[in-house]
Amino acid sequence: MRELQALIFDVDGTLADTERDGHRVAFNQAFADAGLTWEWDDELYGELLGVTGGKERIRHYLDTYLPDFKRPQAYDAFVAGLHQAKNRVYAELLATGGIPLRPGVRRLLEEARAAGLRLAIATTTSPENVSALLTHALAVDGAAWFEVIAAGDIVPAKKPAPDIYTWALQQMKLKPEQALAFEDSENGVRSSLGAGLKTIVTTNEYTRTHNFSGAVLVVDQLGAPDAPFKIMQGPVLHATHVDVALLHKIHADGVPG
Ligand code: XBP
Ligand code: MG
Repeated sequence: MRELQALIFDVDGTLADTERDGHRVAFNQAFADAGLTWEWDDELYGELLGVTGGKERIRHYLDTYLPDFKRPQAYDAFVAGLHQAKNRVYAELLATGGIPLRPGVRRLLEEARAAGLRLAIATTTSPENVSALLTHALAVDGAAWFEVIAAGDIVPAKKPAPDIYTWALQQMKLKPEQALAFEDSENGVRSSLGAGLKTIVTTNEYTRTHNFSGAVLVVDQLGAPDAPFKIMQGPVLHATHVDVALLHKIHADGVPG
């Protein structure tokens, strides 16, 4: 059956703006705590985001920006240790409630639940980071709103590979045409499209200029009746926000003119 049954959400940049004031700050704190002088400023971090996965990002930084850095013998453990330290700081940041959900996210999740749509997550970050965000920014039982949380190293090939979305679909026993994906980045869209999912993009400061060709709709945010979205790519819509009715129309191809 081709009917829309599920929504699959990316996390970082899509559910919340976790990167600049979350992961980035936590990486820098972890570096400082380890006695390293590395500092990832806003602009550099935007470039580093081209590589998904925190451990992969640290390696990429050293390979590209600090090729002369003397790598410790236990290099894998060194990178993993820094990454774990980053995640501890990140969890503390989330616990202070400092990172809210993006506009319209709570509204859409609540509407989707009420409409009986199944919810899932497909992200590069770890299950622990996802749970912490959902617990602190959505609800105490926020993680339980999602039937499947496909996260982190559960598949070896991270986005832009399609594997994480394919894994989520397999767990839900769904075909790609029975779900929609929500993403914020080019790597994310390549991943969801690669898995065969129609994809809606909400852009952010880091991803505004990315190439989203193939996405069915690109907006600056999910929006609200009194705070409408801006359409950056896609059909002309007589709508102010992404709601369940619009999702059904998008899914059925018959996007309203
Ligand atoms: C975004 C990422 C992640 C985060 C950091 O993932 O690429 O690497 O920047 O998280 P997505 P980790 O948009 O798919 O949620 O350090 O845990 O990888
Ligand atoms: Mg993202």
